[in-house]
Amino acid sequence: MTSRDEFPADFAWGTATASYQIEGATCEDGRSPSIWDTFAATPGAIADGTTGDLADDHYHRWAEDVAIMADLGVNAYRYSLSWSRLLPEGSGRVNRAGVDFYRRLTESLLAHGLAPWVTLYHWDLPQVLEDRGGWLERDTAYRFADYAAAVHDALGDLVSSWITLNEPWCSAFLGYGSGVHAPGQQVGTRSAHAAHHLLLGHGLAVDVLRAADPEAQVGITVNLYSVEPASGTAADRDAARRIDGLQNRFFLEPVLRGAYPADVLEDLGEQEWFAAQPAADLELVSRPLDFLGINYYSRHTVAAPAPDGAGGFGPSFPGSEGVRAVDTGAPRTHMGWPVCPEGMLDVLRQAHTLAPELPLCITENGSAWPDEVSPDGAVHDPERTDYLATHVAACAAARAEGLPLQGYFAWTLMDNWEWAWGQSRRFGLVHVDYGTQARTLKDSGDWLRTFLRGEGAG
Ligand code: PNW
Repeated sequence: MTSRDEFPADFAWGTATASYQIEGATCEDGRSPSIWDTFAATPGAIADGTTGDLADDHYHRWAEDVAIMADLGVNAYRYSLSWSRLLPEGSGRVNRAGVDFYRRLTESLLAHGLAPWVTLYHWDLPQVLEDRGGWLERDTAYRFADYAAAVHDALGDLVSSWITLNEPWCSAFLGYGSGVHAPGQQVGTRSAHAAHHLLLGHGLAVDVLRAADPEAQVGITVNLYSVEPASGTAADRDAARRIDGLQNRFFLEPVLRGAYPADVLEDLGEQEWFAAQPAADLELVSRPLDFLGINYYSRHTVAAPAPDGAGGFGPSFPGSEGVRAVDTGAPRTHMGWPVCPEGMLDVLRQAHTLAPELPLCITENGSAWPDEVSPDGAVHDPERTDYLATHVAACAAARAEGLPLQGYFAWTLMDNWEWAWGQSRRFGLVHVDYGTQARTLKDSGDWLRTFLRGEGAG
């Protein structure tokens, strides 16, 4: 049984959310559309046909949501800002109403003893910038840097922890590769160019934030998977190399070491384009950071394709051809993602090996289950509670072996609009009834509250 005492007093314990998933109010107070408004309105794009127009109505209910977090006993909150709410034209003019909203929210967090961890970009690019080519265009990286400067002007006196990007892998490969995320493009291996422009934007934003505040704590969040070959055969080990390369190393190595992994560029057949980029780009991409944010959900067990070509790789993306996902029999969440707490240690070790001095933080970890409110009015979610408890135990194990883990943010505070799955997947510690917007703490949320109070939850 893990106890809070195993962690230092300044360990960040929080929940995480993202603007488009919770705010709603997409047409209010001068916000312009983002690529997710456009994508969600595209027939067939979202599993249940919903959009983020209302979501959790957090734009109006933020005070209640802050009170819920204060009651949970967390000391930090990770949330993202809507670029198109703050800069409706993508760059230039700042929308005062957007600034006011985030200032009210942030001041309330501080008043409740919750440290704000602000993510600048959690996937909702202003549509006006997508219309000019989005992340396939280098110019978008510079627009992102302008946005970072505007955000610092607006909130820099209240916020000291910044995350530039959330999961550039998803933005690039799901947004422009498989097309299952906004903007829903399928440009093949050119989606790797989007990844480079995202990372360039990250580096430019790091410089902007540091120039504005030398004390700022700046990081980036990547989504890492533990990757294991299904067997020791050379073919299966090569499949694991490819997936680890595309999923993990393609982001870790440029950011932490200043170079893209050559084998991945070769797998993608993109060596020439990358070689043609300005050499100074990688200096920006690898700017020193104060922490690395890691989102960890699951493990990929992979093999070379069966002789009959059967099986594919989940949400396939460029470079994943020739790899097959293998079912190990591990329990799976409502997303179909295998539950594997040990995998969290694998990804922490992998990052630590590349950057031994760098503090690490789990900026998302959680699981979806088909919850229901029971007749007693409670939401009993034993699977989520177990997932949470075993992953918090993995954090304790990570610290015990000396890994510099400094925080854990549960995904997510409350059920919300789960991207391509709409409202059909629930990750929250708090249940949301989308008809009434009633919030109900789930058993898993109660587990966290008890754990944080040091009352030794099991
Ligand atoms: C992350 N995949 O998304 C995001 O940061 C969250 O906004 C999201 O709600 C959460 O994880 C749960 O999905 C991902 O298909 C979405 O590999 C999809 C994938 C990975 C991460």
